[in-house]
Amino acid sequence: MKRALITGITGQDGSYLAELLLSKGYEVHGIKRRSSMFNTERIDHLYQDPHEQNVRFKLHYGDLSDATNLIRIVQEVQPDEIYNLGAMSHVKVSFDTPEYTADVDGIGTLRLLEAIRILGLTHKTRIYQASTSELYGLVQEVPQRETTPFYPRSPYAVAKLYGFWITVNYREAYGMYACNGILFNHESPQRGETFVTRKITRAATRIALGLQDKLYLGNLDAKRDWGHAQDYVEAMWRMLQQDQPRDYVIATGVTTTVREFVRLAFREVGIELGFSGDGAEETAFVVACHHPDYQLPVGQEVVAVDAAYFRPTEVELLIGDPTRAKTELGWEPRFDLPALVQDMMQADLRLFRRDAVLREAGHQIMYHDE
Ligand code: NDP
Ligand code: GDR
Repeated sequence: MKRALITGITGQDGSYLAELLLSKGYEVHGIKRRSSMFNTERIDHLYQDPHEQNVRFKLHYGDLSDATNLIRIVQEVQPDEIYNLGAMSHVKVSFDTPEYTADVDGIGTLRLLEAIRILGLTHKTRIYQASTSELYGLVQEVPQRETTPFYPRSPYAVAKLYGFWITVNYREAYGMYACNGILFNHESPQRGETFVTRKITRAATRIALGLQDKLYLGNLDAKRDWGHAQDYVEAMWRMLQQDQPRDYVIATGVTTTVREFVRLAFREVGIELGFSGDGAEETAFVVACHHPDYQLPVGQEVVAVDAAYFRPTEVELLIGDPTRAKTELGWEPRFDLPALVQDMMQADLRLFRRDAVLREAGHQIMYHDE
């Protein structure tokens, strides 16, 4: 039985990857952070009572900022594969916490690589590093591929740049099986609530259900290559099953503006939007409602831009070329953008219908949007 260790197992990708590896018969170990509240909601359905026999899913307390803890866990687990998904992963927040982000996303990767080396596991343990399309930053070439020069535009991206190159260096210096997946944005019903897609699908469903009036967003012109996390964790696993380690771009090859994502999300609940104004003055309003359950007054303003969500330096355009992954890994995404939007909207509708019932019964419902 293969043994995998996942950092960031409580996050979006960690939860899908844990499911995938368990379905392939792996013993799965994950590192979770101590928190004042439970933070395992995304993986609670995978929990196995540690008192039972043949438990294949185990969690360890740890943190990427703590080298001795990482060494101890790697020693205990003796993993065949490590997936380093743990990170302070929010680009905008990285401008507020640049030093912490560098420590966890940059040096954290080094700590994990060093743990493998110190424990003499360089020829046993394969490692996947969660690199990112944010490395491309300011456009140098489109579509972006493995050979496109990097130009990071945030403390997050600069920290991930260190993570990328230290992974390459350990591969070359010590012959480790170490790969970077340069993943473009991927979303799902498990996506964190403060990333733009999930922020939009949560708000669009709540507005349709009459639980909220308006959604405030930042840059609507930004273009992203959005895929589904379920497809992308499959690519991570495939990267670690090859004869030779290599770095791969994982993307759909299609790019879409944030504005278009908004339009598609509201269309899922039968609401057609019109847009007016531009930049910080732009708004979106209801043009028509086609669904009998979701009726809003025509002309109601449902989206407005708030410049507080603009970033000091922005990444305007991302579009990836996944040819290497398709030819060498045999990887193909199954979800296109409409299917992704539908999956997220259906999940959020299920979630917020519960709130609608509670409100109907007199409960006070408050939402906190960032
Ligand atoms: P999430 O933000 O959903 O999850 C991040 C995970 O990292 C969480 O489990 C979080 O724990 C954990 N974490 C945060 N800080 C630390 C720390 N100091 N020590 C240990 N663990 C920590 O991210 P995603 O699942 O979306 O992304 C997974 C990885 O892939 C990240 O590294 C991200 O930067 C990268 N990436 C993501 C892309 C995307 O579009 N989703 C695209 C390209 C790269 P907790 O739950 O306690 O907060
Ligand atoms: P990103 O994702 O920065 O690409 O990083 P995010 O969803 O945060 O932003 C995408 C684009 O939307 C614009 N935007 C807004 N973003 C947020 N979060 N909130 C808003 O209100 C809003 N309005 C407009 C942003 O300016 C940006 O252009 C994600 C993370 O998962 C990273 O960890 C990962 O490495 C990259 O994707 C690939």
